Amino acid sequence: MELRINELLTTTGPICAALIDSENISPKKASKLARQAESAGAKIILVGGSTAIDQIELDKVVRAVKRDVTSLVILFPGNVSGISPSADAIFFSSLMNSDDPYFITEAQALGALAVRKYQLPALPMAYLIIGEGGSAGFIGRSRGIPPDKPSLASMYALAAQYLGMRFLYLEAGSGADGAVPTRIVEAVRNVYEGILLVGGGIKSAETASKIAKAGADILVVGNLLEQPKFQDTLRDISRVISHK
Ligand code: 1GP
Repeated sequence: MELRINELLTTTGPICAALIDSENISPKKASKLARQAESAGAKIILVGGSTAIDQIELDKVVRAVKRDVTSLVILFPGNVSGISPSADAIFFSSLMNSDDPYFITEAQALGALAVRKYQLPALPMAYLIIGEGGSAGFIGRSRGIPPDKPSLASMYALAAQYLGMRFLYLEAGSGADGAVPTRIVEAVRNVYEGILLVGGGIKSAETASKIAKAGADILVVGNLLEQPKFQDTLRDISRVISHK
């Protein structure tokens, strides 16, 4: 699984992942969106969301998406309810800058046996909220890293590296007005050697290009998929971030 992601990154450079919030979408609509995103250049489909609590619906969405795309379908859980046996893998994440141990290790402990039972490849991920973080910041009781303090972000990133987390997600929050500042992405890239994901507020090729140049490997878009002609923008994003 990680090999496939690494191969993709080596061949094309930074890639785009499309995030589908399983809570607010029918399986049929989700699979259509995933197909459209894939044909516009998304290489990974993420399914999850910080308020996704309906595990039955989640599984239906994952199965529908899996049927219709060849991209990797990876779970992006916000809680123990974010686990489905039908996905290719799960981002097994710890919200490192939460004030609540539940989101750092407890939900992970509660969910671990299900991940093993379903034989889901678990991709260890440090999840860091930058700024307020929208719903993820609120639900996850995060103490957001101030967007003007890159040094704080790099401290956490280095800690993630030393803890063996092979993925790191810098999250500005879904629907954020501004994406994660490039200074933060650069500071993290300087110290972190694993796969770096950046998401929240990415709506244009211009922003995406800056974030990719700053060192992101995977750019996550969610809200963009709700816009009428999102495929054009997504195609532009995929083109400008790729080294190919
Ligand atoms: C949310 O970072 C993702 O977890 C995506 O954010 O919806 O703003 O693209 P957007």
